[in-house]
This record gives sequence, C-alpha cells and structure tokens, in this order.
Amino acid sequence: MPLIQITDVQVNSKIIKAKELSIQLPSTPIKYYRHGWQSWSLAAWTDPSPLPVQMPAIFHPLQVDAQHVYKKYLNGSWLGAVEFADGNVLLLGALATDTNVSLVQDQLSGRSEADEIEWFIAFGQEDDLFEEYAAQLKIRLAPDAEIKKKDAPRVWCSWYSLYYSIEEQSLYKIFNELGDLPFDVLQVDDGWQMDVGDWEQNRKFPAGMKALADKIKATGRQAGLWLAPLIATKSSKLFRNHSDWFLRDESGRFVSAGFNWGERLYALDTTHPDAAAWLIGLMKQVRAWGFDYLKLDFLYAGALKGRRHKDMPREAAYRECLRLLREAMGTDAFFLTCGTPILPAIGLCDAIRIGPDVSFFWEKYRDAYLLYNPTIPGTKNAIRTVLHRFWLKPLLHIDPDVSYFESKENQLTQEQRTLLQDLAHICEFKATSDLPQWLSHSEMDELRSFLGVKSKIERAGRYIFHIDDRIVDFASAIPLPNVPKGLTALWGKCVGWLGDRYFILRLYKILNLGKFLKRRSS
Ligand code: 9PG
Repeated sequence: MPLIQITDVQVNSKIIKAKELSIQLPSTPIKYYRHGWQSWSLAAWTDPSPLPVQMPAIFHPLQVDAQHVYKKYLNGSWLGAVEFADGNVLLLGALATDTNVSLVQDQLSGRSEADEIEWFIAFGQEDDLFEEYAAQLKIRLAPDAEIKKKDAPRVWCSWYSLYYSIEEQSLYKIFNELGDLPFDVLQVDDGWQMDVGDWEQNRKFPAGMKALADKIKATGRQAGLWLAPLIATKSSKLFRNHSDWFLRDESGRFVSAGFNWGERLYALDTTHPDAAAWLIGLMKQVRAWGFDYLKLDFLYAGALKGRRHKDMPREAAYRECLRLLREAMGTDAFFLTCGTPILPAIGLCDAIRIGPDVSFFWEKYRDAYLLYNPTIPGTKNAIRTVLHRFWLKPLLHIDPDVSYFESKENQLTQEQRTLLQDLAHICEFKATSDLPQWLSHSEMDELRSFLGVKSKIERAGRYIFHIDDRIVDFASAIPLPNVPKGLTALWGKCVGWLGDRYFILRLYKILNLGKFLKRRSS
C-alpha cells in the first residue's frame, strides 16, 4: 500500500491510482472533516476524535452508512480532510464510488471497496482544495451534464406544512391561493400513494394523478411529485407479488432499509432485470401523468450492502440504477435526488438534497443530546450539514430544503428563520411549504421578495457569507452537542433502546399523529 509523505503534496495537488493508500501527517491535526454517506448524514468539521454512535440503531440504514457506523476510528464516505494548527488543510478524496477515508492516529487513509481507483490529494487553503476536488469530480462523473444551465426552479412543496395529510381538494385550494407568487413548481410530497412500493393514488385522490398534475399546470407552473421508488414495506403489493426483487444478505435474509411510516423498509435489488424494467415503467408512468419535477427519495436503499442479482459494488449498482431512472424520465424532467448517497448521484441528476430535513423547530434535546443524532429533522442539523457540503455547488444544484416565512405554526425565532432563508440564498435553491393562510401580509411580502431576488453571493469564511451587502454568519448552527456523560449518557442509552423497539416507534407515531392533526386543525 503506498505511504505518502505530506512533503510530496506540499506545493500542488496530486492524483494517485491505488486501491488503498495512506498519508503520513506531519503533526497532529486540530480538526477532522467527516463526510457522511447520504443527504441526511452528518457532514462537519469536528475535533479529531470519534463521536458517539448515533441512536436509535434501527434508523442506521437510512441515516448513516451502516457498514461503517460502528468503526472505532474517524471515517467518512469518499473523502476526508484534516486541518492543522497553522490553518492549512490536507484533503484526501476519491474520484470514484465505493470508497471510504479514515483517520487513524497520524495517518489519513483511503480504501476502495472495488478496484484500484484515482485518489485526489491536496494540501493548502481549504477553499482551493475543495474547489479543485469538485473540478476533478466533474471531469469524471459529470463531464457533459446539462445541469446548471438553468437556474434551479422555485418550489412550493407540500411536506413541511401538511405532512401526510394531503388530499385532492385541499391541495387544489392551496394551488389557487398561492395566486401569482413566483413559484416555478408545485410539488406534491408523501401521502398521495397507496403504499410505499405501490405508486398509484390512494383514496384521497379520487380524480387521479393526471388530474392533479393538470390542476397544477393550469396555474402556469410545472407539476412536481415525490416518490421513494427503491424501497417498499412488506404490506405493499409490490413486495407481496415480487419478493424475489428485494435485496437479501449473504445468508438469504432480506436486507433492512430501516424504519419509517411505522413499518420496516426493504430495498429493491435494482440489478434484477424485472425490477429494473418495473422502475423504468414507473418513471414513464409518472411523466405520462404530467409530472416534470421528480423528487426521488430514500434512494440510499439502492446502495445498501447485499447479494445482488448482478454481482457489482453497491454504489456502482446504485449509479447504474440512477442512470436507468434518468434515461426513463428523460433529460427534460427536473430530477432531484433525496436521501441519496452523494458521490454516485453526481452527473445523473439536476439537484441533490445535501442535508437532513429542516423543521419548524431548531433542535430537540432528546434527539441532539440524548440520542446524539445529527441526522434527525431539525433546522440546526440541516444548516450545519448543508454548509459543510457547500463545495458541491459547482457540480449540480444543491437543495438545502425549504425555508419558513410563517410565524403562526413555527417555533423558530425570527433570526433562525432568516438564517434558513439565507441558506437558500447562498445555495440558490429556494423552496417553501408555507400555507398562504398562515402568512401575515408582511410575511407574504417577504416570501415574494425572497422568490424574486437573485443575490450576489461571496464566501468570506468557512461559515461566513456576503449576501449582496449583508454579512451573514451561520456559526450558531455549527456546534455539535457535548458528548453525553454520566447519567445523561445512561438516560440516552435507555431512550435509544426504547427507540429500537418497533412497538414503541409505532405508538410514538400514533401519538405524534394525534398531536399533529390537532396542530393542523388549529
Ligand atoms: C416524506 C419526507 C420528505 C422529506 C424527505 C424525507 O428517519 N429519517 O431520518 C428521515 C429523514 C428524512 C425524512 C424521513 C425520515 O424525510 O427528506 O423532504 O419528502 O421524506 O416522508
């Protein structure tokens, strides 16, 4: 295995071919840059010591790379970096999928789960290194991508106000009430489908999906739709009729894709020719209904470890699947990937969600401190990870999730809401789920001008940006909670244990839904 001395890369960056390599660090770093696997996983500069394993473990398949979560040393997906006391940074980044970077004592090492690959190594000023890394990735993963020729569309999305309680008539009403607000896309999120796996309308959409798309298009906008095509629950017709299309492990057991909607999730083996044909048909169906903006979610399921029909590295298999999906939907559709492993998606979609979900609150004590989970929806978690993935911006549109303008149903302070809006400005990707009836006159004006302006953005520091003539400091969203100790740690373990029980999660969902419906009807 090549052992590289840092003096070899002092002046310039280098590209080295290897399956594994290590770089000997000249001194102990003060910070480590960890890059989480998929949209929702943590990306952050932290102290160079491991963080607690986030809980509950039942969520690992959908929140982290389950193959690496129990490693005792620092590691991240595809790239890693260290910062030294003098401010210089050393970056090691793979230029291919199926790779991992770790920091063990004084060596930064890269390892490919597949063949020999190209590694990018560079030392110097952080911004320059990440810029050059992105440029090298572009050459290899997105050489002729059409992306970014046009501005990202401005989106109204149903999720962060209505959650699952969408239905035909109330959506039609909202589409009308949005009036002449300058949205380009009205996107229907989770809640329209029969089951996770059965992508046909449920009883709440009696007129059907084509009628829904037509209704949106009649307002002069594009129709957007959310789907999670690579997962299914056991209750779905898809699973019941085609259990042979689902990914299994070496001992023949179905691979867990995590837990959501009060149910366990399973992953399609996208290399199975019949599953692939079904996916192609689904994309064509959705386009035929009239949806031109597709938010495909829970995509990590296509890259989980398992024994595939076609034996190939898991992320390479996922990338092939994205290629199929892209071809089937056509390049004229706008393709947003969500819950997606980051590197394999570059070049095959228009936009990528680069952080966890925002929420109407900043952070929750239980999630942040007891479960030590930086992936769970929350505005602080979202801002933190998005800023640490900002370097992806030259490669494709980066989606930081929605902003809020309404204060009626919202626990964020004015400063926190503004910070989130500023995040959208710097990402140049604007969306909201706010309901018109929740907005005061002045909030409506703020939303209108947010959608209307195109600001001049300049990065002035790791977390500081100039937005037109304002200086915006995102530092308040960056710190991770202190590592829990003593009784807090013990209590956290209990909460984590409870969170791993299906019946508790189910009960929690029912109770939460009750609370939520009360909130909506108020
Ligand atoms: C619909 C939502 C919205 C949202 C997506 C995704 O358990 N989790 O960690 C978890 C994270 C995000 C998530 C669901 C679960 O939300 O990001 O925009 O479309 O699905 O269900």
